[in-house]
Amino acid sequence: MLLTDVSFAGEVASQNQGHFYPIAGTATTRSLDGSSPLIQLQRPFVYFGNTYSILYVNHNGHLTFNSSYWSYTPQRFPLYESRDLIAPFWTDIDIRNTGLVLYNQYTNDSVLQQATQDINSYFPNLSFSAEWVFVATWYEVAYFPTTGTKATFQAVFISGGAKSFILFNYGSLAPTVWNVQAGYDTINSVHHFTIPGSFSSSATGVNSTFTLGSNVNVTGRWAFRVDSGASGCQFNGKLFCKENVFFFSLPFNKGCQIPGLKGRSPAGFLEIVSHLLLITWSRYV
Ligand SMILES: [Ca+2]
Repeated sequence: MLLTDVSFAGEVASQNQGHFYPIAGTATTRSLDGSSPLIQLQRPFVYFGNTYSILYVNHNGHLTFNSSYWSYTPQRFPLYESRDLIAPFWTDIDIRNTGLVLYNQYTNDSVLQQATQDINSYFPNLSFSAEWVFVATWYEVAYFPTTGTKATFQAVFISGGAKSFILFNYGSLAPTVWNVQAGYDTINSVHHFTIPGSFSSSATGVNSTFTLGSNVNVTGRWAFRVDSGASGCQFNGKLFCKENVFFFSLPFNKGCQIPGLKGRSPAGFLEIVSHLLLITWSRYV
């Protein structure tokens, strides 16, 4: 296998990663905290009201639009900064010796059919049709400092014009003592989301909540609508609350949590409804 700046032909055979989009494309240059070159997008991508035509895949587990971003120190969302940031797995990754960061975009491929089917399944009643898919894969990447550990995860950007979505796919994530932030943030943090387990010991390892959880009933996959059409707590395409809540998902225990109740056990749906009613009621008194 060539190691740097190669067009990586074909898919990497991998174990138990059936929910991944093709692990293929152009590999970035090996470096400690580097990024892809500027990637010109073949279709514009709408991200919470901003339309972008360029993108960077940053080695330390995140993607940014207007400029690359080197930061290897994850920070908790919301950041309230002037940067749109998509972070499938923000931590200190080191591909100087092992692992690959790959990216590819598709405009007329079976990948579009897959994306169309997936989005219509998770977000029904939108009659969505994918026109462009961008896939960034961190394939068996190591944590700093090149410990030989392996973590595999993916960010999939899907555009159908005005509507846009992001999927995160998680495979095997070697345990690490480093913190991990998974989710997305926006300029001034008007919208943000943190996958439960971020900044905890359950982010990685065999019990990773990223790999074992889901907000669309596909183990290891998290799906978000990221145009301005919807935000907040979503489950199976339904919007439960527009507040800055996050979705909590563990096997047999799914629901939304309300700010201020983060120390409590995950809410069941009856509890969610009661909290929503409480919030709604409190606004009118
Ligand atoms: Ca790094």
